[in-house]
This record gives sequence, structure tokens and C-alpha cells, in this order.
Amino acid sequence: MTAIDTDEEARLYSDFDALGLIPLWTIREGLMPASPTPVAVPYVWHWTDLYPLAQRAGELIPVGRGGERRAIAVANPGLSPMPYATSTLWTAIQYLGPGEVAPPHRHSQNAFRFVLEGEGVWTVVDGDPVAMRRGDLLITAGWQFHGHYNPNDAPMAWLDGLDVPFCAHIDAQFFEFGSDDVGEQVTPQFSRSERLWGQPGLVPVSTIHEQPPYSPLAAYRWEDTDAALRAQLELEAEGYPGVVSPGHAAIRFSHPGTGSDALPTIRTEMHRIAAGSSTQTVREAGSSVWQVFDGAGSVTLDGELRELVHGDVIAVPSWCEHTFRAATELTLFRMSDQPIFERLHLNQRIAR
Ligand code: GTQ
Ligand code: FE2
Repeated sequence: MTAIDTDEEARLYSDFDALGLIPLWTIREGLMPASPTPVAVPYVWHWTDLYPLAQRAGELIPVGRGGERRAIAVANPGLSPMPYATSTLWTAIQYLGPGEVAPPHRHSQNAFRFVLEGEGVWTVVDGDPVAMRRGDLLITAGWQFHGHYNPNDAPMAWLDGLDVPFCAHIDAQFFEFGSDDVGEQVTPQFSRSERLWGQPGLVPVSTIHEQPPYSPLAAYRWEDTDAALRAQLELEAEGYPGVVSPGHAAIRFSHPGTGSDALPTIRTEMHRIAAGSSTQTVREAGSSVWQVFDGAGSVTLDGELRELVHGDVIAVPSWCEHTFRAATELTLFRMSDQPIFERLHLNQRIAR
């Protein structure tokens, strides 16, 4: 190569740069790696750290209009300074003290609450009051108004999951304040959505030709989830099918009218691993966040073993190899962005 060529080449690159152009051949490996290279890292937050801090926030920080929620996000160190658990999922501990009100609002982001412990708060979803109790999953799909009320003497904390980062990446955020009127302050035993949709396999005929893109059932109750998981392990012991793999039972929270995921962008599941058993070792495109609901065990994240107990929150980035092991019977809640990946045909998975 002559000196003239080198000068010409240098000029070419500086002209690319000046005009806002970047040639593929200089960046191909970073742009199109062989498999995902997430910026988020595998991470574990411990409930014994989260809960006392939420309690302290409860004493010091009021909840109300503007801040909207006393929610403390788990922030993946790889994504710092963003308050994201993974590249697509927001996960937070939310704390509501006695008599407190988290005012109604709505947003395009899809949301759910998962209740690790406690009870008494009720959430109003588009005017339908829904009681929150231990082990329940409460669905608040995008653009449904929702506020939370604690009429009790005891505080309550739960886990929020939202597709905040995904909506931010694709510039799809919309937000609106709701009425400051908290409405009727009574805790109903059953929400209207449960009265209409809460019987297994029974779809109201009036809805058959027009199903919403999210689950019309606002609450999935722990009694049902627990019974379904227990049945899978009992059936396995009796020699019948039902479990995912030996000693690993799992259910998915689904739209009762279509069978699809309860939320269009977030998969929600409950898993139970028998004492001494493990899950398959899985790698998949897409990220998840898990929370230990009950029991103790461990998780191996890309080869690194972490001990797990009640309430611990685990971030599993895309393509991170992970295996859960149960020391005692281990019950875990899981949220993931798989519905997005599946709908766009971007899902890849290896299990062994
Ligand atoms: O409870 O409405 O953790 O709007 C983040 C944003 C909870 C909620 C969060 C929210 C909420
Ligand atoms: Fe909200």
C-alpha cells in the first residue's frame, strides 16, 4: 500500500465520520455477535436487604401525587445508572403503610404485583377493587387506571413487575394521572373480574368475539396456584405426566379467554422444585427476573453458584446459563420478556 492510498483512506474515514456514516466492516463483530452479549449482569438481591430499606422509606418518605409510588427498583449494576433489572424488565419492592393511598394513574407500560407476604391492601383496576393477599398475582395491563389503598393497621410490601425498559427502548411511554378521588373504600372478597372470569375453563359467551390483548382476570389466587403446583408433583409421584422435568412443576398465568400470556409483553409463571431436585440447565434469548416465594436452595448463573432464601430476587440476562436447585422444597415466581421474543420470532432456547 502506498502513502497516497493511506492518506486517501484516512480521508475516506474522516469524511464518513463528518457526515454521520459508519462502515459495517469496522464494527461487524460488535453489531452482529454470534450470540447475545447483554450489558445487564446476572445478579441477586436479598430480601433481608430490600425489606428493611423499604420499611425505612415508609417511615421517611410520604407517598402521593407526583412520585406516585413508594417503589424501590432493583437496579442491575451492568445497566447503571438506569433503574432496570434487565434490558426489558423493571422490578421493584413497593411499600404502603397503614392508611396510605397510592393515587390512581395509568400508563402504557404493562404491570403486575406479586405478593410475597402480608395482606390487606387492595388495588383498584379500572374501578374494580381487587384484594391482595400472600401468593397472589395481580394484573394491571397497559392503560388501565390503577391505585393502591391500605385501609389496615399493618404496612404491606409486594413486588412490582413492569415492561418500563422495553417501552423506553422503543419510545412507547404514555402516562396520565387519574382522579384524586379514591372511590369506595371497602375491601371486596371478589373483584368483578373474578366474578366474571374466575371459574376454571368457563368463558363468558358475551366476550368470545372480542377478547382484550391482556388477561381480563385481574387476580390469580395463591390457593389455585398452590393446588396446581402440588398436583403436578403428586401426579409425578403416581407415575403420571404433568411436570416440566423430574421434580420440577410449573404453571403459567394465562389469559382465560385465549390461553396466551396474561400480559402482552411479560410472561408470569410459578415454579416449584421438589427438595433435592434441580431444574434443567437453560440458556434462552430474552431475560427473566425470579423471586423466591418459599423454601431455600441455590441458583447457578453462568457457572456462579448463589444461595437463595425467602424473597430473594434474581436477574437472569439474555443467554445467561442458569440452573435452580432446591435444598428444601423451593417455590419461585418468574417474570420474563418471552412473549415479545416469541411474537417476533426471536426466541432461541437450549435446555439440557
Ligand atoms: O404501582 O402503579 O413499581 O406505576 C412502578 C411504576 C409501580 C404502580 C412501580 C408504577 C407502579
Ligand atoms: Fe402504575
